[in-house]
Amino acid sequence: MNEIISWEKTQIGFLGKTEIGSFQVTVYQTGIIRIQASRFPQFDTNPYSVISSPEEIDFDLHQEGEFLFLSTSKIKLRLNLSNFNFSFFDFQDQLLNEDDSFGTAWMGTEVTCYKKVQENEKFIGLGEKTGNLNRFGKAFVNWNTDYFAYGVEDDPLYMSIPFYLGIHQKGAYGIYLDNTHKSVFNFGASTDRFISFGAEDGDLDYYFIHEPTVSEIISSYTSLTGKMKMPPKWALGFQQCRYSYYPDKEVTTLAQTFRDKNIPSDVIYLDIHHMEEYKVFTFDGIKFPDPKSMILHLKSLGFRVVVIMDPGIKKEKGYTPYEDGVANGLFVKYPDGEDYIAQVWPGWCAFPDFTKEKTRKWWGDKMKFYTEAGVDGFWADMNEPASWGQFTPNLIEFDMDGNPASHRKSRNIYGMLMAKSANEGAIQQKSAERPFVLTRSGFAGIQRYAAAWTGDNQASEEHMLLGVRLVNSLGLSGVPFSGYDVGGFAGEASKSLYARWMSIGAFSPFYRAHSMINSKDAEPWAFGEEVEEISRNYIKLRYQLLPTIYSKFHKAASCGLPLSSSLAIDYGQDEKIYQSAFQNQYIFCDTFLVAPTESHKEITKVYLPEGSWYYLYSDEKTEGKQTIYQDCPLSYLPVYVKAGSIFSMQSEVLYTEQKNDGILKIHVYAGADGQFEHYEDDGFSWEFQNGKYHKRIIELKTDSKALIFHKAEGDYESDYKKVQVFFHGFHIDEIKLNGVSKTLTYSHFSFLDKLTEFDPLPESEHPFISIESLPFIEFNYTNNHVIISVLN
Ligand code: NBV
Repeated sequence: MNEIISWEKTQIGFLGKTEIGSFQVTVYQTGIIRIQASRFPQFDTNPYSVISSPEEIDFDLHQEGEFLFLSTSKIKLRLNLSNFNFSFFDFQDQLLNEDDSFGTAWMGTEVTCYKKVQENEKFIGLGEKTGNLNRFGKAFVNWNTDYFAYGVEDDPLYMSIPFYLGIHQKGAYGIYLDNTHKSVFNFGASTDRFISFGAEDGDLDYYFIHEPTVSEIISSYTSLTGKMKMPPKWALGFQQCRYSYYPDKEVTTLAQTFRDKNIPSDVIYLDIHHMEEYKVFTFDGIKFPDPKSMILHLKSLGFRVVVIMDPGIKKEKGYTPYEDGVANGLFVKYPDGEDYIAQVWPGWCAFPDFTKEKTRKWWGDKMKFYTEAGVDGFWADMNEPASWGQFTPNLIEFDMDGNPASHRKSRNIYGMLMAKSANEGAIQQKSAERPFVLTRSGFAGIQRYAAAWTGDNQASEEHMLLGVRLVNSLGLSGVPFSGYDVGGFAGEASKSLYARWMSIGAFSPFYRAHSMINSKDAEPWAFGEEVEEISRNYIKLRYQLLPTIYSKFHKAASCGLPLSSSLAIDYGQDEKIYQSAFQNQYIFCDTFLVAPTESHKEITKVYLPEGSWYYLYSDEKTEGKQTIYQDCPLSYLPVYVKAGSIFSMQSEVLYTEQKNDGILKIHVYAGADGQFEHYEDDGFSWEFQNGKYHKRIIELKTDSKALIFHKAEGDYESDYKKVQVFFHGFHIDEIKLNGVSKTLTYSHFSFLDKLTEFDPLPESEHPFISIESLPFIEFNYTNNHVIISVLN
């Protein structure tokens, strides 16, 4: 029992004492209530994840018998004063979530909150976690772990985000546990009584979030933990990595091959072999004698270079970063003040204490070494932190910005603070440009500093599908910019696996192929002509879709919602979407329903939720809320466009900064109302924050049979001189542009090129799918309001 002994109202909620310690309830926003419970009079802090403060909000608080009621316009909370049990209701008194009678309980330092399961409740989110979309029946641990070639059910992995959502018939809610200690979320593993979440130490400190929709709950979660910043456009292009490309000649040949083979790409990575004896902030003088010239040459071909940075600093006399760190007390220490030393790639290493402002700044200064050589992006690896033995002693100490704490509290936040340091360092070195940082480890809020990738996956069909689920789950947890190693890091992909993975990757926010040392070549041309053509087709499609992808990145940066959206976001009440056959399906950029399918399948089952859907390649229309059987030859990944969708495309380009032909292609799909916000800016600077952007809403109104280009906003001159509007699924008799009749042109159209007929492959093995006769009109692009009336 944990009875409440006393309580008092505060300006932002109420607080009091229980038999065990103290508690505090804070009205954070109308839809967010924070619950804190501690064994001590003072509350524990985590200054790193939640970056917003409570808003001033009117709320009602009153006692009725043994219950205390607090209500805002969105949430009603009931606290049982006799046992410290909370229940949460929506404003119509529908029960959303309630404690099991165990409520909040401690066992030693370990705190756990027990919750009842509502009828047919689904649990989603929790960031980078393996397993099913619906997490019910499984328990998960948050403890950032370097896990080479993890299995598809293994846990924990590299990144922890203790945020999940519950969805049931009466509504949805989110719970974010703000505690960096090792935590456990048990969604009903080995018990039929409750689900629970808790941490090995520290307070029970959680935010209960309720909004009418799942997307608003996610957006609200990012109002606490922050939003992704707009990345440079080049980071949205295709990226090629390998552990490792060297020497310099191999890197330049790689870049040239992409260009010779007409395969669009933007980024080449330098993995750990770029360094001398794996020492960060060095180049290997033999493998890379003149990195500056090499990078200059790559830039002339339109490539950007990203370098890996591992935290471990080699313990070596005369190595400046090590000597700097020792002299200035920048490393993680044992309690007696001695530097903590463990083995990683360079041998025995010290570890920069990224939980210290001084260290973060120092690291950022050091990054000058790379930016001076022309490097544009940074890849933070091994930042769990990893070391040989994989068992960091718990007694080592971290500064935690002036509130020293042991490894138990600091580990989960370490990787995120390295990413923060890299992000701020990149900005410091090139203040006029948006930074690009990729990280393996992180915690809640990581989206503010870096894109994430899902570490050392394996080249298997299961991993290809798991990667999609991991990215979708990261998206549910506030991280829109993430991806997986396309082709698989460990092991060798088969031809078909590689081709299918490249196709799915084209519909992933972060699109990078990567593979392990000593594995066979794994570039798009390494698997024969057919795979090369399929890969080229999908990479080209990605580049043609960049106007849409860029616009949606802009949207994600402002609302915190994912680019790869699990169907649970918009169709969470539909039981079907949780079934194992369909749980990997997702909506990319609010437009494309992607059904990731194993590469060896010739036909697959796809579930189309509510609405009408067009098969991307042929425009064949199917009504939703049904399962269909879809042919899925290797060259065609099942993708559907929802009726009412509007998206934009451009001509083929070889890299994101290459000039297109100046024609913006707008695709509109009949059957429902729709809206698209087209967004442009210079793609690399911060000038968009000073109004240098070009933005306009394009709207499809079925009632008035009109497609409206609303007046453009912003000071950036659009990259386009002309517009072509393609009408999918419309039966058009007459079309008018601002009241004036226009002639429609009909053309044969395909989103993908026809594959070459390689002898002896029969044509039936790689069909060509296209749209016979697609109507479009062309007109000059202006910033003014344009109304296109479609009469039928
Ligand atoms: O730096 C080498 C690799 C890297 O390629 C990979 O992407 C990381 O996840 N790194 C791990 C260290 C060793 C992997 C066996």
